[in-house]
Amino acid sequence: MRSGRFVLSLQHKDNDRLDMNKSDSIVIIPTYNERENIEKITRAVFALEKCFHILVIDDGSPDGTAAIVKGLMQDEFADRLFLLERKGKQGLGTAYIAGFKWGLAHGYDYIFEMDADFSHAPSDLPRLYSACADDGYDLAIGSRYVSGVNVVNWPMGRVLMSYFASKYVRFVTGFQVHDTTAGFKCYKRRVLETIDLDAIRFKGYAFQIEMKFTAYKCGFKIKEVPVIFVNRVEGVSKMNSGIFGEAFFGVMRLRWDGWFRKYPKPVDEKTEQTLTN
Ligand SMILES: Nc1nc2c(ncn2[C@@H]2O[C@H](COP(=O)(O)OP(=O)(O)O)[C@@H](O)[C@H]2O)c(=O)[nH]1
Ligand SMILES: [Mg+2]
Repeated sequence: MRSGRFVLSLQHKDNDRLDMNKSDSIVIIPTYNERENIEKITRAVFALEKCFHILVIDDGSPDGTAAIVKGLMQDEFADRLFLLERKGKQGLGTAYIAGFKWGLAHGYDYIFEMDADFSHAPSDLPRLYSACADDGYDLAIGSRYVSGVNVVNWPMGRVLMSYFASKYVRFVTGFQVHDTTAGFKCYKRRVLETIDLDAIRFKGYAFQIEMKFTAYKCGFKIKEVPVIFVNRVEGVSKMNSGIFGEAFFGVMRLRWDGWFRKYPKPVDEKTEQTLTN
């Protein structure tokens, strides 16, 4: 009888702990060779007052990034850190699509995109969350260019390219978002339920533009939340000229789509699920 009560109270404690680590939010972090950053960024997210879950999408990083994640899952964060491993580097866009589908299937209401390299400050996650959860926006964008240019330590060439890329996108598409290539975002689940994820074409920066443009064409409410973007201190950038070329021509393709494609209307917010895991 006594030992029965003991087991019961232990189970109770365990459930409390699991409850404490429940979340309506999943932060998707794509990684390719982020050994120096992945543990620190994971800890920084889990140190926030609000509980966020993390899904790492690793493309078979030769530097062993996935093994570090597995170690953290085993040791400390089994109930809030998750890992999707893919074979070989397949690009940011398809990594996020895989992550979006995983996030929807697991019942999360708010699905975030964030880089592993601290260019996106984990401490900005609550502001992106609040824009969607409290202020009623469907998509919140961590934006560098709401007023001026909030980029620290990027080589001038990259700052100019990124800034004018956003101007170029606005000019070609008529889409009034300042930071169109930003990859720091919070989506309400209904945005990702509405957009046909299998019809998203692009993989690099163009992917980021395409997701925002499609959300806008579907009629979702978008908020730019000002953030400061800091160049990575550790590891190396995976940006290359192919990604740039895709974005340059991809934007014209999006303009074309914008004229001729039929975009789905937002799904009813009432279909939103409340988190179960
Ligand atoms: N899974 C996956 N992650 C990627 C790939 N390319 C880049 N990343 C990750 O995407 C994020 C942004 O990439 P980064 O190289 O920092 O791009 P930059 O900030 O534009 O220089 C980082 O967390 C990278 O590790 C890829 O092909 N697959
Ligand atoms: Mg980066």
